[in-house]
Amino acid sequence: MFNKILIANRGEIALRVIRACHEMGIKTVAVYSEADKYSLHVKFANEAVCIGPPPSKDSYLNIPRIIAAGEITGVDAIHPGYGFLSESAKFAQICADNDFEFLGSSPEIISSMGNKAKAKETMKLAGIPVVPGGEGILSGIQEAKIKAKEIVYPVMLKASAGGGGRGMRLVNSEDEIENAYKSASQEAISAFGNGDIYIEKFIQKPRHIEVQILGDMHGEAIHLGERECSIQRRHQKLIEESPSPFVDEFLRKKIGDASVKAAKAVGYVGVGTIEYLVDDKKDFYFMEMNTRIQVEHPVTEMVTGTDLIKEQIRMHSGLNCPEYLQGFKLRGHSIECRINAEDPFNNFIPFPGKITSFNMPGGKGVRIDSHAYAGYKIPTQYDSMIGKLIVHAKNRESAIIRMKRALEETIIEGPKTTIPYHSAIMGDPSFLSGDFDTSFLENFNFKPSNQ
Ligand code: MV4
Repeated sequence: MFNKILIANRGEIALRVIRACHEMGIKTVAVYSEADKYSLHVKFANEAVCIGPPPSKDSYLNIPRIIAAGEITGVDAIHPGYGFLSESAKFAQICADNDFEFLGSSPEIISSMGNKAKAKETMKLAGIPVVPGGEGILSGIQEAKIKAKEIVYPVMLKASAGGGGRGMRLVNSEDEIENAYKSASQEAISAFGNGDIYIEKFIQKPRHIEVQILGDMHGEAIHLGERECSIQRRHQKLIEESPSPFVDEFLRKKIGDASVKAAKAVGYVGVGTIEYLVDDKKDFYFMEMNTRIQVEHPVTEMVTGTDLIKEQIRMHSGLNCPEYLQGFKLRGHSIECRINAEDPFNNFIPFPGKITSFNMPGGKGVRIDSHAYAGYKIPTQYDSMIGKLIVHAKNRESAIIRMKRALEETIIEGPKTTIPYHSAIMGDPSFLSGDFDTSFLENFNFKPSNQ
């Protein structure tokens, strides 16, 4: 087992990893930028090293500084959290070259899953359902037209280097395809430096459902059920839950078995997520594999009774997939609301600044994962998430009631936050019925419940 771990991240996830390490008797090293000097991850780690000025590229993305911090403090592993360097094949390789265990994926898996067209081909070969359409990169507009006719419109053009919806275009008919191809490719070149495009059938009003997987170094892999992540705004998840109200036992077994197969096909080690599009007929299609711990991992922890960070660390230290999780039983229902310092009344513009008053909810079944506190100054340089409010209850209905209650108890003064928006969603009839898809927030008419 590891003696000391460096956390190459900030905010709530850095704190989350520190908590797991300390409970396991593992010492921790925080790294921080000049903007995060007063952050809780710096306070609670056993040691902390300043790695540079506020901009991410000079600090949390500064590989030489992070490696140097690991060498000075004598760590044996590096946890990248999510975002930043968590899916950098280059960083994973440099960690390995310097004899640090990278608590993420191997450079090979990161590269092959980062290439979306290649990831899709790999999964298709492994027998995982993928969205119908030609696999592989298109040679140009002519091939796009030919393929689109075969697939039948509407189709999607997607950037192979893409993600987060960038370089993605819906095409309804042949007269749109030339412009769509050019603009998708151009957008992909500016965003990722790679304009490769592939094509597939457009799935109408899909759900975003993902499966948590865990793999060991001995070829074993298990899944821990699904998360419903369809409540998104501009490809940013806002609310996640487990189990999905749309997934029955039959689908859970099919999508779970497919995910284990996917994990084994690539020899996956540690925690990962397979994302799917699920249509109204409950057919599911592989979308992406995320080779990191995810923001929304707590909802899975609550319903499976596990600690995914601890399991991740155990897998990387060579232990076997835990027996108690094989054939796990789901216990109750969990929902997570992301609390962002953004103004939901004004197009969700970020709202950095000082938190003057801060009261977090508590009581049975309430969990807060946050690095914020009264007096904390939210820096302008990073993402606007200041915490996650997670509830657990015996069923979905009780979990929603508990979330409403917890949101009412939450007081954050200073910045505007997404809290009133969450409260309004908790009262929405489609949300309550569980009958929603990825278009939910496009149609959601935000009327604050207390004004
Ligand atoms: C799709 C799709 C419909 N059909 N692919 C958006 C982000 C990217 N990772 C994949 N995305 C989509 N791919 C086909 N063939 C619809 C979306 C999509 C979406 C997916 C998941 C969650 C929210 C979404 C919002 C809009 C579009």
